[in-house]
Amino acid sequence: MKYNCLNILRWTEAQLKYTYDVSLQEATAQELHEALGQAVMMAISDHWNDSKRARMHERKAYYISAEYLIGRLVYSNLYNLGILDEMKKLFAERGVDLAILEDVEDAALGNGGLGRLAACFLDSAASCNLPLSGYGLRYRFGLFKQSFDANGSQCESADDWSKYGDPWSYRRYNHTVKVKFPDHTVLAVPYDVPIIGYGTDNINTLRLWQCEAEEELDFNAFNDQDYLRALTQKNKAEDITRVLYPNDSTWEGKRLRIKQQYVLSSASLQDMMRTYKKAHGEDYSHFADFYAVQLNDTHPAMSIPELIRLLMQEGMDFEQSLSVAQRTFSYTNHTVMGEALEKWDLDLLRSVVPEIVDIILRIDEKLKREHPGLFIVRDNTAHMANLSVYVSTYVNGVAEIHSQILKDDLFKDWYAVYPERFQNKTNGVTPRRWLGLCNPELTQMIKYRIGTDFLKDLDRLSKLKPMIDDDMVRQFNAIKRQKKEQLCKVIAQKEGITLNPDFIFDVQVKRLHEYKRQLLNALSIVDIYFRIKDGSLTDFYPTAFIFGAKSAPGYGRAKAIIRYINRIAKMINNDPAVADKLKVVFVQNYNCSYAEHIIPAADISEQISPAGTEASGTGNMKLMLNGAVTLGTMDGANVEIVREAGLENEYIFGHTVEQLNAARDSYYARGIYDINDRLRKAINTLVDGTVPTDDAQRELYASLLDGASWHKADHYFLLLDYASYMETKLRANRDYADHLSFGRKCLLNIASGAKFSSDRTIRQYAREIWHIEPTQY
Ligand code: 26W
Repeated sequence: MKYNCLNILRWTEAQLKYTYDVSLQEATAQELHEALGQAVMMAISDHWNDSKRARMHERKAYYISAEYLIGRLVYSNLYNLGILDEMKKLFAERGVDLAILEDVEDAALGNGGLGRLAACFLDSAASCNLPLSGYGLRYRFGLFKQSFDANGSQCESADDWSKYGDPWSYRRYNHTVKVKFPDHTVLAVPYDVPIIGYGTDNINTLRLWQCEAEEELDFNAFNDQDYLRALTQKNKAEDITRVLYPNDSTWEGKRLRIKQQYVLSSASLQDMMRTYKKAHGEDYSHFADFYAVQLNDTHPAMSIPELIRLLMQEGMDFEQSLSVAQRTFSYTNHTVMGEALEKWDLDLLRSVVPEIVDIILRIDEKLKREHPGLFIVRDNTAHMANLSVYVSTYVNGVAEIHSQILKDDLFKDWYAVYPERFQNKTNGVTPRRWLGLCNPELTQMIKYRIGTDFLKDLDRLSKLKPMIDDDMVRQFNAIKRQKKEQLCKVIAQKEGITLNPDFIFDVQVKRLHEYKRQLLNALSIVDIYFRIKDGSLTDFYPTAFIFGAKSAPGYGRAKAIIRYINRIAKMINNDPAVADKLKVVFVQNYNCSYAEHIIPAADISEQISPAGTEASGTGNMKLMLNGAVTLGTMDGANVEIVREAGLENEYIFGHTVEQLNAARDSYYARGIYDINDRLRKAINTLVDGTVPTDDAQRELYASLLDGASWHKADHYFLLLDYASYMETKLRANRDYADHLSFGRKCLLNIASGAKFSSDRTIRQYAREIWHIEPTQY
């Protein structure tokens, strides 16, 4: 073994003594986490430094992202180092169960899919020895914590994730850079997080910027006893990285957000220019030969004008700077939802970053000279997606269908001019966290069958296919049952709800948004409930419906949907007439760590957005790899999941993109409501007092049947897809009764999951976009 676990244990004990004056046995979870983290950081430091040195003169790639949803690092770091089991054993011998670290907070510096993807990519790049570093922001408060009140409403509270410390980063004050705004200059202080590769010595870096003031204290104000003024500058600087914006898929033009984005962009590029200069000298005309920079959506798009500004400051002219920028950047789009596309009012932008506006205007002028039909600035508004397409080498979507929609629709005019820029990179997930770590039982079963460490090479999974027999299915079913028992314990403890592990576990976990159609799922559950009650559905296999989702705090309809689901859950769970058939639980504070419990226990994966709305989805991939079948539409990566695993092993329903496009104009939701009695009865529960109702529920009801000023009725086609959804859901339910044939479908999903490793995705980025090579030192 590469790492001496006994040493790490001894260092942990020493740290505990030294910092907290406690023994291993007396330490709290948080104290143990701090000390163990520091011991591991010490153990890896040589490899980390060697990895950096080895790359100094090589071509490298940088991922700039406003979000990294890294979750809890302690287990995954020990896992990737290959020492998790050994450390568990050593601690156990001393009477300490490492499971207490489950109390340690997640680092939720991201909202959902986009942030978690960034974290999976870093894991994969490190594991594949690819020279990729991450740049991001170190928010003092991550994504809010969620609980439900007696009404079933979402309540938010601050996520002070680092209040006990943060053993997984080093503050590197000597690499601090300054970022200027018209009214103040702030320090961006880097915190470096090691990204530990799996099955390799390689360790990459995630550098997170934290804003601080140049002057922590105005001493004159303090002496005048004006304590508030004494701290004004400090607070103003720290405000910038105080909190992660909790919006997902809706865009809000906020001053502070501009500041966040500019700090991220400016600090990261200043840092790159510093390392460039050190390795290659002051001739920046070769910058793009050594640095490839990926923009994770448009949140870091100010990097484009900022690089131009910095190059011009070094004496390069505008045209050449623009050309360097265009060869340096590539842009990934993560959504086609209009309301999520960033577009800044120029006056607002100018009041915060005036020089950036001047450069955007120059770029826009040049674009309009070359291509009069295209624009970045229109109606005094800068469209950041257009800027990102224009000044990029490549533009990519995140699943085949999504990349096609970018060419056909969102960027149609751009595709006509720059067809060679457009690519697809279907998302993936790291099989270490999402299989090895969260499902060691299944991982062990697979390892035993295919004989090698497939987590380094997920393509080997397909070797399972010809081996699937009844024995293997039975073994898989037993493991699934075990994972359900484990989840039941977690849910009993956290939610106070008892689930039966013999039930089907039907899971929908993702951010709450109208387009994700959690309401469609809820309506189908109410319908099933009524059918069981009136005796018209007799062969229903007992099912627990599990939801996990956070709503943006200001998103009224999403919050109304949460309340509705909690209320129907209460009604159903309290009705003894269905106790042996139905349970509904909406777990509180769904996050990475909760996902690691829920996903391995799922039988059915709900991926039910209307076709053409979900760019890719990545939860669908995690659930597939853990042997859940997909109950879903032909949307996002579901399309590719079906292609890999076979239609006969998934439950696909609903209209396709083409069918929706054809139906859109003449769609009349109320017509379906009027003729479908069961659906009508379910929808009516929003307003008829079956469960407690309120104005927001009535508004939701009206949004389905009458629409609102900004959308036609049933914008996301719940009613249109309802019949086919219900039919397919019930077919899956009936099929489950044959445990062997259902288990075989699950296993075929696992055996077909290779494509959805983020190792595959990141290698494609490396080869087809960044042009970087794996390096061994
Ligand atoms: C500016 C407000 C805002 C914040 C976040 C707008 C848009 C976003 C993201 C684009 C939302 C997001 O996370 N998109 C998701 O990205 C995943 C990774 O590519 C995809 O799998 C999901 O389908 C997509 O919704």
